[in-house]
Amino acid sequence: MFSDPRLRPIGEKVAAGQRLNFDEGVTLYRSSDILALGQMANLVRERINGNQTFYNVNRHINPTDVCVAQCKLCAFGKQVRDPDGYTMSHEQAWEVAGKGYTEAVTEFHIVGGLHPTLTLDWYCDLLRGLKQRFPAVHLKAFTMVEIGYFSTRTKLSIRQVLEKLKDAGMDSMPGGGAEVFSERVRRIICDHKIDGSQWIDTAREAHKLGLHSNCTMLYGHVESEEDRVDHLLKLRELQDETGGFQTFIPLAFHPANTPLHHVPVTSGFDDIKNIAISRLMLDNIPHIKAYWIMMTPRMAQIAQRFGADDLDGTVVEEKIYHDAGATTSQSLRREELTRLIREAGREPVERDTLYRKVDRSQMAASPEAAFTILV
Ligand code: V47
Repeated sequence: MFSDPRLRPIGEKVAAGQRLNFDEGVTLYRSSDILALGQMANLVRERINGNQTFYNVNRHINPTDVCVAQCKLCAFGKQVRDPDGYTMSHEQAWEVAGKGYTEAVTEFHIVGGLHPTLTLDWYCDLLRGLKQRFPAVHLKAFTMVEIGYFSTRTKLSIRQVLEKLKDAGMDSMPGGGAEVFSERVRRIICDHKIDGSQWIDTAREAHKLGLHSNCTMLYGHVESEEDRVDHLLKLRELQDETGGFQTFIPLAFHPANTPLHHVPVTSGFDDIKNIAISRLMLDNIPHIKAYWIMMTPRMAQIAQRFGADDLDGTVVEEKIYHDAGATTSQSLRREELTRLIREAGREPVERDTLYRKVDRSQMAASPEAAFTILV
């Protein structure tokens, strides 16, 4: 089964359910035996999630693209005085939220730039207004980076900021902003952002408050294979401590329209390897997401046989990847997502943000009862 003999002892550990170490992670990245990687990752994937592939019906809302950070990795953030920048009013954000509601959205995914003048109260009011208008919709809001910035601006502790946002309706947090924790890499791609240990500390505080979050790794820029493994192990360590991560999402760097536009785009091979290796290294994180916007629906479909058990959602309107040259559509309907899953021989399961099954059986009879969460 293994054409790369270095993978044999790793395969034995995986079969025995043993944890892989740093050197083994690097060996996995150095191997081009993609079928062996996939076979091992698929074993773990099916052990944890059986034949199910999850998806959700969600909508992204990016209230502002104005950002003081100006990270080299990003094509989304605009300088304060950039005439192309935008900041929604509360009313505009609530209206945007309502535009996705026809598909009975269960989640709003809310992230934005680090805006220099919007106050924490403004964000709390944004969430309160959403909860008031869409009480059944889960608010997955703000990256650890945004929380760090709110804390700096308000001089409140991370915990106090999280408590205020939770009180205003924040239900959980997305996984963005982690990039790669290596200091060397962060100095190049995102030198004004919180550092790796601050990202981890913020996630720890959120988990301690009972907020679940996701986690990510941005790969395919200036990081080494060692940097990738180090990043995965830091996430695994925090997960051992808190159990608060639900999903890991490997994010391929899209260089177009960024100051790093000379960096080549990632290959399909590397995208699939990152899915498989993250499934193998992160033995304590229940889900691995093949984010179709980033991978393309074609590759996300294949990823379901290489370790991934989640395709993310309908999304409706996406800016961060499309500003950076993504050529995928901005939206997939529920039927398209389920077809991608069925064709891969998997069982589609609509989930809410917390991976509880969503029951749509009453939807046709009574549109106002669009979904029920099965606990
Ligand atoms: O934090 C920014 C990355 C992230 C680029 O938690 C870029 O369910 C590639 O985190 N090329 C935002 N990547 C997206 C994100 C996410 C997406 C879907 C689901 C979830 C979840 C989280 O995108 C940023 C950054 O790491 N990013 N610019 C770029 N040019």
